[in-house]
Amino acid sequence: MDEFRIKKASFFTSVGLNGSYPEKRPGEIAMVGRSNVGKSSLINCLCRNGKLARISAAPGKTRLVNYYLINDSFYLVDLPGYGFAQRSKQEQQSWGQLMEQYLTSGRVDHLFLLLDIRHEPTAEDRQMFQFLLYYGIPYTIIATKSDKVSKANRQKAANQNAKLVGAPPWGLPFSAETGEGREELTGRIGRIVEEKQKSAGEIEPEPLTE
Ligand SMILES: Nc1nc2c(ncn2[C@@H]2O[C@H](COP(=O)(O)OP(=O)(O)OP(=O)(O)O)[C@@H](O)[C@H]2O)c(=O)[nH]1
Ligand SMILES: [Mg+2]
Repeated sequence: MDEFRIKKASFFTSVGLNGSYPEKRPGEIAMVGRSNVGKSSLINCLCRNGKLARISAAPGKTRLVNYYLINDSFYLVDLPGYGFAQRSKQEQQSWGQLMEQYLTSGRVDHLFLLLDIRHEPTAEDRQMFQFLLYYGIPYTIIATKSDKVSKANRQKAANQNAKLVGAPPWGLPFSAETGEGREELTGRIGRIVEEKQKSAGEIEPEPLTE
């Protein structure tokens, strides 16, 4: 297979609580993690489009399950973050229900669990990891904002955070600022999607004319 590339990315739809989801496409990959950890920035970086997913220095920017259609073939999904203290009780509750509806729907094929490379995982991070283990959802641990720690410490810090969240001690250092980890993650996405499309009995996707 040729090297996988993200050639085309566009916003597809947003889904709220009790909303209806788009028809399933094999290879659905979603971003989970604390508010402000860099989920939306990661999608923009992968797609080389700073304006695709809305990002903000203030946590709590992403409120819905946002679908991005990649290469006319599969979805990357941006989820609202957890651990956002300023949210009202009611907002927290509907966030929890929305996440549960999404994560237990059986549609997600792979989760990217994002952890800030500078901070120890929180109780909520560990809970999220237990949740995805419980549901048997395949995952990749990504240590975001790697530009914020020295190069010499990056891999160690990423591995340490994976270990602290309860996973085997390996995490991928990633920076949406510098693009560190981007190529590796893109390759990983290509493999996940290819495998899922094959097992869904699909023929090779139509070649793109661009
Ligand atoms: N230095 C640095 N800053 C980053 C990086 N990724 C994201 N940020 C910054 O972190 C802040 C939050 O980024 P978002 O992508 O909006 O975070 P999010 O996880 O989508 O947040 P919610 O939507 O609130 O859950 C923004 O100010 C980004 O510019 C990175 O790799 N390096
Ligand atoms: Mg976001």
